[in-house]
Amino acid sequence: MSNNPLIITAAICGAEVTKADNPAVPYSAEELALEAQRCYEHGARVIHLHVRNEDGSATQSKDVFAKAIAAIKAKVPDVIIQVSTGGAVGMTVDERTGPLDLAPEFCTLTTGTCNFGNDVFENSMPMIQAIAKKANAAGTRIEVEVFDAGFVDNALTLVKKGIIPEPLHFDFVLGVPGAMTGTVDRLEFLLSTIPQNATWTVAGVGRFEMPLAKAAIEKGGHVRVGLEDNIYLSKGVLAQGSWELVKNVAEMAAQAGRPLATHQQARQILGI
Ligand code: KMH
Ligand code: ZN
Repeated sequence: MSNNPLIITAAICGAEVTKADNPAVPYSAEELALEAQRCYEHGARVIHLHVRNEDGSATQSKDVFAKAIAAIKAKVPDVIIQVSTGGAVGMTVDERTGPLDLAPEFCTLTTGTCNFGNDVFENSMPMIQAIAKKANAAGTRIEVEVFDAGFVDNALTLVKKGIIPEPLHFDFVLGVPGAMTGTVDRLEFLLSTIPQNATWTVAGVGRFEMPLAKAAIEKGGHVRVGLEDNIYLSKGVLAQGSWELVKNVAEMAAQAGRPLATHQQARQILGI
């Protein structure tokens, strides 16, 4: 059992899940900030951020991000905000990279294409490189999003080309219908493919969320949970918010003897 500090990321909003799925999904800057505050209070140190238009549709507008980030920082100045560059399926690179104009401290970068339910989440090599270059120019730390095994290989290729800086930090997003499933053996395989100096987080989708969180706590990795990935606290019971899922993980960590990272430790571990 590892006792290095655990970083919990809260994926509070996403681009796909709606208030019709779970009324606790935040849309407005004020709702996002309140949810971020609750997650921070329960132990999350990173907020994985998507934003919405007033009607709840997904947007990557720089201005909408700026408003949400200001509202979150006003309530929780120390939290690390990780902006999404994945956005929603079908968005162009220009749209997706809107929040990088704000020079955020942290962002995602998906390094491959996969099925995403009935859609395709497209990330060709030119698209990945364009997003990475914009993140580098903004001085933004990259988290590599891995939905399937080849995404690790693509990230390593981009390291060799000098396009993604090392050390790498991975987020294994497992259990998306159409991509890699969320069993612990899949996680173990992925861990066998990443460089020794890399750090990693796991985000299990749907019913895979808590079993993968438990595995990550035991294996010395980090954990992402939240309504973006899973709307249920337990079978058939909606989570009251992402904070309730964060609380669950914090309790699992306490039982396993893993301390939670402070915001300073989280920045140090992530190289921010
Ligand atoms: N909404 C998904 C299609 C990210 O945030 O970087 C992509 C996504 C990944 O959520
Ligand atoms: Zn996301």
